[in-house]
Amino acid sequence: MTSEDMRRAADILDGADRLAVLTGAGISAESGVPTFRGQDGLWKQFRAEDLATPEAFARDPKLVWEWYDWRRGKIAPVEPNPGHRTLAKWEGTFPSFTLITQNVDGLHAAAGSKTIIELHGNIWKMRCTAEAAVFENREVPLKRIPPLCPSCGALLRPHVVWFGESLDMDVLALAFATSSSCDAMLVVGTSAYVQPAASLPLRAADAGARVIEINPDPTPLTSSADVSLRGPSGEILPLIDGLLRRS
Ligand code: BJW
Repeated sequence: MTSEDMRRAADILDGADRLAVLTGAGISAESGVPTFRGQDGLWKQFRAEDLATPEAFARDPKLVWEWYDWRRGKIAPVEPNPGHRTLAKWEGTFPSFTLITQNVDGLHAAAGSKTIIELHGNIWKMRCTAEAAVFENREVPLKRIPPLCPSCGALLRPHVVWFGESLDMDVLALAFATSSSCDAMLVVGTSAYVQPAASLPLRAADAGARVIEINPDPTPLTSSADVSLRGPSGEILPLIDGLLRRS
């Protein structure tokens, strides 16, 4: 990454009236939340098929809940980092700013972002398997595993999107519409492997938006990005903020 790349990224952002941002697990890495596919990623330690599919939950809800309880325990004490905070600040500085995240950790909200499109749900919410009612729950550790619905007694499940499940249709429609109508899309800390999230920047590029990627490593998106900034987002985002004329 050169200072010229940083300047180009800042110029793109200064020229954008409608900015969309797509984040992934990498933006929370500097807060201490494990990513999925990195060297110490969750999918190196655990099999997604055993823990993050509807079939796994049907087979062994207690095992799946124990894993989510463990992850909630890891996320609960962590703080948002300067990357999250810069994006929260930008919500107030761009004429139109939309934050789309694949993350379930709630750190964007903790940093002060108000409007967040959560593509894959939220680890601090639970959903009744019988009535589909959604409850916020921040108990760490959980008193009862698996937890039961307070209104009907049925099994609760994490309010997240597992492999093989469809994303919420309204949430997805909003993410697609935002991607098709933005002037610039900033893609931060995602391996860009998981669909349909990974298709959003390509949709934005097809519709004429400039695409900026921030990631220490190249991804399948890199060749389609106008600017690739290699490094940790907790450092790069505040640096870009310092270069913006609109800040
Ligand atoms: C830094 C950094 C720093 C590090 N700063 N950066 C073939 C068979 C079956 C299914 C499919 C198939 N082909 C496609 C599919 C569909 C499937 C899919 O995409 N699979 C691929 C893996 C191949 N998708 C789905 O199933 C989705 N549903 C769907 O498509 O419905 C229709 C359908 C149904 C049935 C069949 C087919 C289609 C649902 C996807 C749900 C994903 N769920 C998870 C778990 C969420 C809940 C939980 O957390 O427990 O979402 S999996 C996991 O991956 C999580 C993440 O949101 C998601 C994306 O990961 P992300 O954020 O990119 O993280 P990493 O770890 O991959 O990358 C981190 C990046 O950060 C790296 O690049 C680092 O370099 C970088 N980084 N430090 C900046 N400091």
